[in-house]
Amino acid sequence: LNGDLAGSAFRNGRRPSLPAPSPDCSNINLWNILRNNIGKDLSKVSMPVELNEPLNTLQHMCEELEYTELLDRAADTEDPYERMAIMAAFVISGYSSTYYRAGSKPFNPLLGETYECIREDKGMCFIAEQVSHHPPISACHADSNKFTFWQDVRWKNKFWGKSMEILPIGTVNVMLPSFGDHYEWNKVTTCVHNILSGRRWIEHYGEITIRNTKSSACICKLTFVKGNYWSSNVNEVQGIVMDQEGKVVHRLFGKWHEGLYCGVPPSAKCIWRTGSMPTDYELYYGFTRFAIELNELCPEMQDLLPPTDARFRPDQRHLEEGNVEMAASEKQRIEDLQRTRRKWQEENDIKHEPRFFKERWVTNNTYWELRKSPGFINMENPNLW
Ligand code: PIF
Repeated sequence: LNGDLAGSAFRNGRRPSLPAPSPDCSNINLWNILRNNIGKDLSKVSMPVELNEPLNTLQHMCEELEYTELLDRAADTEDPYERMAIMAAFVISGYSSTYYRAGSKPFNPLLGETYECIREDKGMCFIAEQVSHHPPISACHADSNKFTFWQDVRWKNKFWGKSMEILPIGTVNVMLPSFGDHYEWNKVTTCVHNILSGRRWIEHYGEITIRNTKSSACICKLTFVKGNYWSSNVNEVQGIVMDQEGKVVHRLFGKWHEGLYCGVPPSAKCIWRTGSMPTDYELYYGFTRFAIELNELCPEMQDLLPPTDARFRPDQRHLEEGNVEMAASEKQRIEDLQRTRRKWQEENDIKHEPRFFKERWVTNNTYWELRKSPGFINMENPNLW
């Protein structure tokens, strides 16, 4: 792993809290915005910065890696059925941080914006890049000694009046070199309820199939149960691990915001449980500790990161610091710069090429090499803001 990368092990502590609480956005009339854009693709509408949280969709993909210890465990588990059950827990854990997050949306990264995250404690290096603007597509890749993780994320929005559905397109991948496994799965639909009034809340529903493309020994099916008003099955997930003949080897059940169990109650075994939330999380965008740490910019890293890294994006930083007016004017300025770049490219018949990903959004393996030598500070970089 990139353990020798400068800047990967310079501290013993990460920040325990955000610099400022989320601003009051009760003055934002979402209905006015949505009403004026009925039938329009909402990803083409510029939203007020007050709707945002100080993280972008690239950092959101990194959040799905909060529980990589599950991948480490899977990589050390001989039994393929048990390994699949742990993979299922990892897949579900990727949704857990969304529980307290219905209040805001992530920043939409600029085309070419990047994000890196080195977690020496997890033995993991993550990079992501916004590879398309319309439609918004984010690609990411994470390396560790025990696993490789990659995915690209693209959304379709459906606005239903009271709620909004986010339909993800794309495949998530994990490779475990210790067993030569390559797991693939899809994502479920996310629904934000009470988009216009009342308390907003998030639900995930649909089916996920986890396959190991390198072995047909087993398959896992997960159902994120759609709740209804009368039932207590909010956030419930049920699943089965099946062998080649379709025989059920393991039964899984739990809640995506709490944890996952394997077996039948009362003798079921807990595979995974969510961590505790930080103090006053309600005031701070509902962020977990892991989320709080994602946008931290420490001086040691300033010269190592490419200037396209989300940590340098000024509107997001202003919002994080509670400076909403500056955030709003910077968001507009930066979006205009992007429009100018796009127009110039169109006029000159230039097609945008991602910098760190190639066709169908897999890594081109250049990021960490360039970071080491010559170093981004010694290179020409896109000027996004
Ligand atoms: C701007 O993005 P916003 C628009 O894309 C705008 O069209 C573009 O101008 P251009 C600007 O450059 C962009 O900055 C709009 C849209 C973006 C996402 C994907 O940030 C994440 O202003 C969605 O936002 C996840 O947002 C939602 O898409 C999770 O960021 C809840 O469609 C949406 C989201 C709908 C918001 C609902 C509010 C829920 C709280 O001229 O280049 O086209």
